[in-house]
Amino acid sequence: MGFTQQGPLLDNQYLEDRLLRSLLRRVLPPATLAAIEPGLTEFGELVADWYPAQVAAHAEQPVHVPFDAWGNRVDRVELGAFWREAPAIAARHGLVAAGYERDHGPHARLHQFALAYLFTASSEIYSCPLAMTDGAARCLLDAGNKVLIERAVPHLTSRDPAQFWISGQWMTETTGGSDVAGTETIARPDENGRWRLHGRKWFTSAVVCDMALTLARPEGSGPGGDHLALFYVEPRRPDGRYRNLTIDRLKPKLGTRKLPTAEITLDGTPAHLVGEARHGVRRIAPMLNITRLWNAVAAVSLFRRGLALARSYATRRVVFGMPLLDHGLHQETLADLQAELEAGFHLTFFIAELLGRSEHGHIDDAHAQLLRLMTPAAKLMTGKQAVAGLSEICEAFGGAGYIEDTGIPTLLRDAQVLPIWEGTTNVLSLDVLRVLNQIGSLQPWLLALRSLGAQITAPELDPVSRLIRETASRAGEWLGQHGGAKDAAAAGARGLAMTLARTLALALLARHADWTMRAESDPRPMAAARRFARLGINRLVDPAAVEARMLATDIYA
Ligand code: MFK
Repeated sequence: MGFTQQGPLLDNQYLEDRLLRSLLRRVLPPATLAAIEPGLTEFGELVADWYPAQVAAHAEQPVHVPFDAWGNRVDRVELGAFWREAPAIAARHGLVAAGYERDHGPHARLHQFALAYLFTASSEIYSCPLAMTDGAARCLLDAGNKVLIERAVPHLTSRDPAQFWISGQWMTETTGGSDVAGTETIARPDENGRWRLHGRKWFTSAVVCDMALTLARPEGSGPGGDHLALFYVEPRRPDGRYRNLTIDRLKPKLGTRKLPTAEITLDGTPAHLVGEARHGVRRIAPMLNITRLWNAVAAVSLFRRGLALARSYATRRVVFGMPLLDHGLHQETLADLQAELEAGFHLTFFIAELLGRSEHGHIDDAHAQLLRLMTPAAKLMTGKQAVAGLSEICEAFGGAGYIEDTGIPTLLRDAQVLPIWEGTTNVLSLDVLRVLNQIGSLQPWLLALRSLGAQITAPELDPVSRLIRETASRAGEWLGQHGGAKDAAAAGARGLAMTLARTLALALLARHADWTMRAESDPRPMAAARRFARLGINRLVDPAAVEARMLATDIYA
């Protein structure tokens, strides 16, 4: 037998995570950190232990069993081994609950998303139903429907596996995933006055759930999104059979293959109105903001996992006479990825921090606006980073990165959904524009940059600070020039949103770098900040309608 290559190794995923650990040391009061660190350490060990079995089971997929042996419609979904265990794991470790517990006050969300970040890359994307569960709890609480809050929220936020519920979020129909206003599902009251839903939902990522939030048009209501209403559904009877709902098929997807995404038909499914019989999009929006943050957390989680594996591999792989990691060119490649990851990480966890502060009433108006503005921006930036980063990471393994049973292709395939679901990059860019129009200026973003700038004092970071100031001023000019012209602003929205995200991410990373230099004598975040600045933060484009139309259509007339 000739040479065989050693594969990459994973150690405790909390203990080896410099970014997460130093962020928590900076942000959390020492007593809070001391209280949560043993749990994070234990969880970091568990997620590393699960991963090899998940890679070994890479080809496993859920199976839809429509009928039993006697021809009865059963619509059973047979899940893989980890997915069967996952609800109990999620409950026990408080993956949703931790965000709602009061012990750590406004830091509850940081604690929860630290767990979610450790979990996602070893979860076979079970973080998707958890994101929706979290979003449903937030949405019900915000809607203030006492009956539904009492019925569902204690389950959604339970740490007891016997009590824990999973929620779906059924929005997408064949008419569109982005343009939800075209929803065709009709809600009709039955003879007892109970709402029943009739329609087809096209991307139901949690069909194996205890409840779901969904949109439907009360019969007789007008067209458009404002005439949709938000409904609460408990789709299954206690014996597990569906209530007037059939699973048409599970989708064959590029990635997230352990996740049983279904096409379903609602044929009189009983439902409850969450609020009034309209304003459904407005009502479900709190759920979207939560799942978008989970999405950003998932992006940095998968990206970090890929990088941890690539780094480990590069120490074990010898090429041209020395370990891959000792080659300057490979170091350049990994260093760029690390810089991107650190920026995305700090932006994501800043949003988690703001969310926790907002839910505990520790937030001023400017930061509340910043939270709303930067949630879609963080999602869109990190989703793109994860795809580009994991594509590069496949390459860092050479041919092995293209082979399924290394587990590396799964990371890339799973990451590819992150810029798509929960709002594509373009839809989220328009959401950023929507918020800017509501606020009327870049003020909350500028204030945040100013406040972070005041904390960046190390002279080595002067070029970084200068770049942030210059880019902030360019973004202001861009908005002044194009903001008033609806079409131009929309055409340039992606560039604007990406610029807002990358600039704030750099400022957050630089602020952290300043702290780690002073408090921990650790120069690595500073190196990451300087490198991220060199990779560029200004993504503004001059919308050139005529040229774009000509190239997009490829018609010259
Ligand atoms: C681990 C990863 C975790 C991820 C799990 C994901 C699994 C789930 C899979 C899915 O379900 S994917 C489907 C997700 N679908 C989307 O994300 C929808 C994408 N489309 C949009 O985001 C559109 O912007 C949206 C449908 C929300 C709005 O389009 P419209 O119909 O043009 O609505 P409009 O009139 O602009 O807004 C209606 C109201 O909602 C307005 O408020 P008012 O009624 O008071 O004027 C908006 O301000 C408000 N709104 C919209 N987005 C909001 C929001 N409010 C707060 N936050 C937001 N994000």
